[in-house]
Formats: sequence, C-alpha cells, structure tokens
Amino acid sequence: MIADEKQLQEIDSAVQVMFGSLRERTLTLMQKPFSVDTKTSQNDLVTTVDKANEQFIREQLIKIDPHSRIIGEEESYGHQIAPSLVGHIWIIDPIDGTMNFVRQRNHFAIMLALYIDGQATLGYILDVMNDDMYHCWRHHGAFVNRQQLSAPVELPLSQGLVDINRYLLLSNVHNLQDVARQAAGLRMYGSAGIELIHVFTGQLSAYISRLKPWDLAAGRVFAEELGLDVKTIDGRQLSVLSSNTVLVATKQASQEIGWLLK
Ligand code: 2AM
Ligand code: CA
Ligand code: CA
Ligand code: CA
Repeated sequence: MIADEKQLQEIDSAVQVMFGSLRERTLTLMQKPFSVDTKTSQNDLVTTVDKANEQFIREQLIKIDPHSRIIGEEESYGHQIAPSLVGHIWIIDPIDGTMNFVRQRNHFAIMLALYIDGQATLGYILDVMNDDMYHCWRHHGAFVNRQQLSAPVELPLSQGLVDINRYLLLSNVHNLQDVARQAAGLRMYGSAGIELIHVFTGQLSAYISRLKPWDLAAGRVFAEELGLDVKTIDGRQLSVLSSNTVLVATKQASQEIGWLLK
C-alpha cells in the first residue's frame, strides 16, 4: 500500500470510531434541555447541540489529521471561508436538518467530508436515529454499515421519485414545478443528508436544492463514486466552497430534467 493510502486508511478508521462516540453524545444531549437560536431567518436554526457536535468534531480532527484545515457550518457562519483548496480540508455539518432535530427528534444527519487539493475524497453521513452510517472513499467504494452500495438503477423520470427544495418549487424557478409533475412523485425530507442518502440507495431519482458547502461536501464524494450526475442546475461545474443550486440525480433523470428546465 502506498504511503498516502495508508495514511488515509488510518484517518478513515479513526473518523469511524469518532462517529460512534458522536452518535452517543448526540443522543445524550437530545435527552436534556438544549437552547435554540435563529440565524438568517425564523426557519434557519442552530442549537447548542449543533455547536457542541462541531466543537467535538474539530477537537478530534486536530488529533486525527493535525496539518489539515477545518471548515464547519457553525464556526464558519459569518466568517470568510479561506478560498484555497490546497492540502487537506475537512468540511463539517454538525447537525444537518436542525429543524427536524428540534421539531421531530428524527430525520437529521451528521456529515463530514475530506477534500484533498479540491478533490472529494472521504465522505461520512450518519443517519443518527436509524443508526445508519454511510461512508465513502473515492475509488474504494460507497458503503452503508460496511455493506457496499451499487450504482442506483436508471429509471425514466415518469417512474422515479424526485425531491425539490420547497422555496425552489414554490417560486417555480427553472420551471421546477414541471419536473415535479413529470416525476412519479415528490418527496421532501428536510435534511440534505437524508435526501442525498435516498438518491444513493435508489429511493429517489433526483434531488434539487440550494446548498451551502457543508450541505453537499460529504454527499458529493458518494455521488461521484456512484456515477451520479452532480452539477449546478444550469449545468455548470460545482465549486466546493460556495453555495449553489444543485442537482444530484441518476444520468437518465438528470437528462430528462435538463429537457424540462427553463
Ligand atoms: P441545516 O439543517 O444544516 O441548516 C432543509 O432545511 C435543508 O436545507 C437542511 O439540510 C438544511 O441544513 C439546509 N439549509 C441550507 N441553508 C438553509 C437555510 N438558510 N435555512 C434552513 N435550512 C437550510
Ligand atoms: Ca444550519
Ligand atoms: Ca446542512
Ligand atoms: Ca447544520
């Protein structure tokens, strides 16, 4: 095994151990009272659990991969994100689906990704309440609880389910209501991580949303590994460190959606 591979394998094992404690910590914190604040709007929430999880992940990553840089949703919020992609960059979403976490105590994820020189390399999505750990290493496969995922089956749009962000759908930007009409059905889970998992396991043919770097960082590793289309809605390449309106879909769904977009 070459040196870089060995180093990544050690990092990967340590991160998987960290996720075990992270799940236990999150479940414990959930049982106690926690406070909820708003950020940019009434629906944009952050809790003390989001902050505690991010802090814990940062502390562990400094030990696991000391020379890396770390970007986290809650600590980076309101700060300029360093533009350079050189070296190891970890991207943290400490609770994805904070609204679900607060209102439902379910349907939320913890996400983490490693980008090396801009390349999506390691991705982790923990569906906390189902205790399902999704893990992907570029060119080494995508897994759920160590069971390998295969590329989702290609279906015509008329037979597949799609998931479109509420604001994009209501405003009908890009003619997305037509996409919802042409598909077999519409689903909305309220957590980018949970929505992306459904695309990776073939339960959704497409997911379309306005996403920040930490919403997509982990999912992008899986999407690339599983041969899915992952691009901006107007077909441009995604930039790792900016917000984009993103389409993640099987090739066939992506092509048919492309014909409908305006
Ligand atoms: P979050 O819970 O980590 O903020 C549904 O709201 C999905 O969109 C969630 O994955 C949520 O991630 C993400 N999201 C991104 N920007 C958001 C915003 N400004 N307000 C609410 N959710 C946002
Ligand atoms: Ca948030
Ligand atoms: Ca998120
Ligand atoms: Ca979050």
